[in-house]
Amino acid sequence: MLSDKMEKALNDQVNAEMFSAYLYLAMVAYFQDKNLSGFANWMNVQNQEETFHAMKFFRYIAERGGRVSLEAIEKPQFEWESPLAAMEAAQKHEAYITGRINDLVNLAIKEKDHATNSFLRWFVDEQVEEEDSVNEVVQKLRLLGSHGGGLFMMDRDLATRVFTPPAE
Ligand code: OFO
Repeated sequence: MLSDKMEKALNDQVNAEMFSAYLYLAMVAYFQDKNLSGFANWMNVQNQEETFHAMKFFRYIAERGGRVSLEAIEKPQFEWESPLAAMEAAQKHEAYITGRINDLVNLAIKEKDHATNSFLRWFVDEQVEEEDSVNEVVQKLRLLGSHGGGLFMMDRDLATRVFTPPAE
């Protein structure tokens, strides 16, 4: 059985993951508008991953006898200054989510909830990958600077990313 505090914190994380999906979907629209379909594809894979994360929390709450309570999802940003600015915003957001996951782990330890602590391990590892993949894109974009041809090549590269549901 989840403690009330743990149940509330896990429910808040369902919302945070859904917001992540929504934010990245807003970035899909931004990149589509800039005719950067490869970047849009990359972000759409992010969006699918976030929905997967939300549903993983969703299922876990029910498995532990809790009740999922869905809240309104905040409106995401609409516009970014440049593709680099959008990717930097995604990078910053992932660092924020990592902080939230760490807080959840701390709470699970405090509540002596070993099952939730074990469940969260998957997310601790996942956040390392999440931060790494967005960092790579940001680094490459910074190297390109204002080189338009490079951006086009990178767009082709990002078009190849596909969503593979992570192993549970
Ligand atoms: Fe769910 O990891 Fe990104 O936000």
